[in-house]
Amino acid sequence: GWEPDDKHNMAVERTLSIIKPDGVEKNKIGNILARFESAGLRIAALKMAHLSRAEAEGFYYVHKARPFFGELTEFMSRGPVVISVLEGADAVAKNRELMGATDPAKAAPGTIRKDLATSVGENTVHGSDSAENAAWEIAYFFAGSELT
Ligand code: IDP
Repeated sequence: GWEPDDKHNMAVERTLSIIKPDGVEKNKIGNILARFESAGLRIAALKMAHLSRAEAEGFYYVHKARPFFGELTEFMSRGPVVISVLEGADAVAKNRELMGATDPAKAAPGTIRKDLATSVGENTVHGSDSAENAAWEIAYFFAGSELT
C-alpha cells in the first residue's frame, strides 16, 4: 500500500511562475497557462505587469554577480510579463518539468521552452527552483490578500 516518505510525499506547494516578455510578445499567455492547468496546477494568483529595471534587478538579485545579469534584467523589463502563483502537489518540481531545461536547445520535447523559447536568455518562462525560494518570490510580487 501507499506510505508517505521523503521522496514521495507529494506535498501541496506553491510556486511562482513568470511568463517572460518574449512569451507575451509571441502571444502565448493562454497557451502557457493552459499547460499549467492541464497538468493539475491551480492558478492561485495572477497579474500582468511591466517591471521596471529596478524591480527586475531586485527579483534576480541572486544572479547579481553573473555575467548575464545586465542582459537578463534589461530583457525582463522590456515589456509586460504575466506573474502567477501555481498551487498543487509538488508544484515546484512539476512546474520545472513543464518548463524544461534553461537552454531551450537542451529542453525535453513537449516542454514550454522546447516548444516556444528561442534562446538561453529569452527562454519564455521563469519558475521557482525550491519551495523556500518560491515563498520569497511570491512575497516579492503578491500581497497576502492577492493569494486565493
Ligand atoms: P532557470 O531560469 O532555468 O532557473 P537560471 O540558471 O537560474 O535558470 O538562470 C536564470 C535566468 O537567467 C534564465 O532563465 C535565463 O533567462 C537567464 N540566463 C541564464 N543563463 C544565461 C546565459 O548564459 N545568457 C543569458 N541569459 C542567461
